[in-house]
Amino acid sequence: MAQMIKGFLFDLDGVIVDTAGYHYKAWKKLTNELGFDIDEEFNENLKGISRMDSIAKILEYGKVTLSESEILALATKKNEWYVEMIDQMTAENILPGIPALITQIKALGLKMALGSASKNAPRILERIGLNEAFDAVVDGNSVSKSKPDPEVFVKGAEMLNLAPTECVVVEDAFAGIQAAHAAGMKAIGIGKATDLPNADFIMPSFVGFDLKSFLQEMPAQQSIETK
Ligand code: B16
Ligand code: MG
Repeated sequence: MAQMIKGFLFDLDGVIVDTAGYHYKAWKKLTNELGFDIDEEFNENLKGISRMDSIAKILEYGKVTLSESEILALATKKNEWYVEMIDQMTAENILPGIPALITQIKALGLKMALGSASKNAPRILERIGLNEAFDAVVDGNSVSKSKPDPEVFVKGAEMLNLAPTECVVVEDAFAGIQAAHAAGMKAIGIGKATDLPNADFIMPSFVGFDLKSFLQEMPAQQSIETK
């Protein structure tokens, strides 16, 4: 039976807005204070995973051992720097192609949910004026397991009242695409094929993206109908 795609599940950082760059800046500043450094290649491992999982990876990389309360204090400090950056954001920071994609999703009568690991997601949506745009929001405040666990996308599909096979995930992180697959969903990777070899579809951005054609051209085993 033909499977209809009825909903999009969007990651936030690196897909809707480029806060991935802000996370990197703040983590880099923290590691420099601790006496070591991270580069963009290492930073790929941090994309999509929770704040506490990120700091655990960073400290392991820098071979730094600290108590739980010291780790929490460092994560809080990083978050304060990060929040300073996101508080400067406006609708201008929405990544190119995203507003047009949202318009197309709504015009085709599809649903959309946010599936982000970030506890700051509501604050970011408010800043960029997209707090009313999503039919459902699942973020770091409502999930207990970090990507690559599928929880965030499973919950998103449930909140949209859709089956996993009726959803497409949009992600910029390897761990996020793993999460989509574990949830039984196809994933569009935004970025480079070398960073996201596990993506079902890959594109640098949504600039010029035609949703109707994309849905029609998806593989035959998942043939799509739009309203
Ligand atoms: P916060 P996403 C993720 O958001 C980021 O990619 C990841 O780098 C970050 O550590 C995580 O959110 C937690 O963010 O510190 O704001 O709670 O890509 O899943 O939208
Ligand atoms: Mg992301």
